[in-house]
Amino acid sequence: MSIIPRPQSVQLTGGELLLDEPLWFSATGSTEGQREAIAHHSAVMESVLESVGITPGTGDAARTLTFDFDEDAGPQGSANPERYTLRITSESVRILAPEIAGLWYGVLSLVQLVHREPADGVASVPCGVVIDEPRYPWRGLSLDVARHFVGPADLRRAVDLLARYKMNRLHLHLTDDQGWRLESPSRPELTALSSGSDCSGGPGGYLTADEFRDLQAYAADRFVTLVPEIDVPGHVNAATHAYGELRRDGMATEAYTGTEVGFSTLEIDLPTTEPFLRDVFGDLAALTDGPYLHYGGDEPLATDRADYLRFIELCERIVRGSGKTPVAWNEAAAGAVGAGTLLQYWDTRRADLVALRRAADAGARIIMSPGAHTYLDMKYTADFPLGQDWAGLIELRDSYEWEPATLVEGLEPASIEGVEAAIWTEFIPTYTDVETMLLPRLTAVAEVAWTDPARKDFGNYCGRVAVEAARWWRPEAISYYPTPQVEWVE
Ligand code: TNX
Repeated sequence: MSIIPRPQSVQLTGGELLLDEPLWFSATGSTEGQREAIAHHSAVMESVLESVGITPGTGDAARTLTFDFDEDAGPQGSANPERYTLRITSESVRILAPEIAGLWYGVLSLVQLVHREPADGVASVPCGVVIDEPRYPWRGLSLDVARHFVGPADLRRAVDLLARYKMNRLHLHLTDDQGWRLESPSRPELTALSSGSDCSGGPGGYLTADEFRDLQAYAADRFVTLVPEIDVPGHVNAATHAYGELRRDGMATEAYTGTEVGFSTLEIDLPTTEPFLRDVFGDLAALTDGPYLHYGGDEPLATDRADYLRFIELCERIVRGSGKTPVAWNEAAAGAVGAGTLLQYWDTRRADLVALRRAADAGARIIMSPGAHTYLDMKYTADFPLGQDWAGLIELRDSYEWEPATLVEGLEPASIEGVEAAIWTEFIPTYTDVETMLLPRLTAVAEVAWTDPARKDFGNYCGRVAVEAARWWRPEAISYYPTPQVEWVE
């Protein structure tokens, strides 16, 4: 059975379920909440099933598809809220899970099992049992829409891609020196003045508040939570271009279309600074349904050290005050981050590991985004036309073979919340290029985040990637890099 990420247990029982007619669909919930969850999510689940030729009908039919809420689903004794069991016989499919998310993951596994005979085109699914649960609750992708903007249609494609590999966080890097990409209703100048260009001298763009809300709902229907980031106190030229009052000299900065980092900063002592942060994070909190707001905090090269620490304290206060859980890049560990703040480890060369461990011991949760393995803007090969290479070249094997729990020596494995890939777009101008950089490596990171390390095996994984890649051609072609590490099938 070829499923990515690899499930905890897969057992083939022989035979197959033919998909030559609709399955009689039923889903039951014993509580009000379960019935609401089914009512809300079944349309998306059915459309995902239909996209591979599984038609759930309601009438009398020889074969059935059943969703059941069941505490006993998943690995024996597990309390993982995302666990599920998928049972396929020649007459029926049953998906069992304690919560709606597990039913969704069962559907996704089923979808990947559909096999289409090239000769007669009749689809089928092998009979068997999948018992599964994720290793980590946080399985994400960070996408930089500030350096090069991509619009709602491409962002929905990104959500679909994440969801397919059971990933559940889309972190949007919405602001940087080159542009402010989300309407902030109380500060309309930000997008009016600072969204009209990008790193290639292109037209830029931004998401309106309504577009953000629509994307958020689309993502939530697919069990993906948006994690929006406004990056401060560095990476703020788009803000200082819109508001000269954020600068000591009162002069708005020029729009920036280059690829340097670390030259811009907010000023903690200016009376305009805290109101600005309150407005933009207040607006962001009001727009965001999910529990997380990311305040950046990376590469504060132009910020005085003592001021930087005051910024961390202020951002923590503002984000928590808005009712959200703060997320920040690993540099913020030097400051007074509270218990429960999520710190995103990325800078494998220069990170202050003492500060990171101390923060984790004090209750911070760690998201592993090590540059050398998960920065999918790194080139595959030295002469690859897209991306950059400061964290090294990342071939497929490099994004697969690493272990989150032992990567940072002395970091308590229990403090790790999960894994997140990142793609920065300075040298990745279009969404097609983004896909080329994501695939196949994103599927490797998804397997690191989901699969028990004892079940990981690069050769086995490559075989599944080859099967999966055949589906990247339809219904709409998805771009990928045909790495020589995989034996692709025709
Ligand atoms: C470092 S990763 C950055 C980004 C760049 C990226 C390019 C991080 C938190 N900051 O500003 O886009 O490198 O790979």
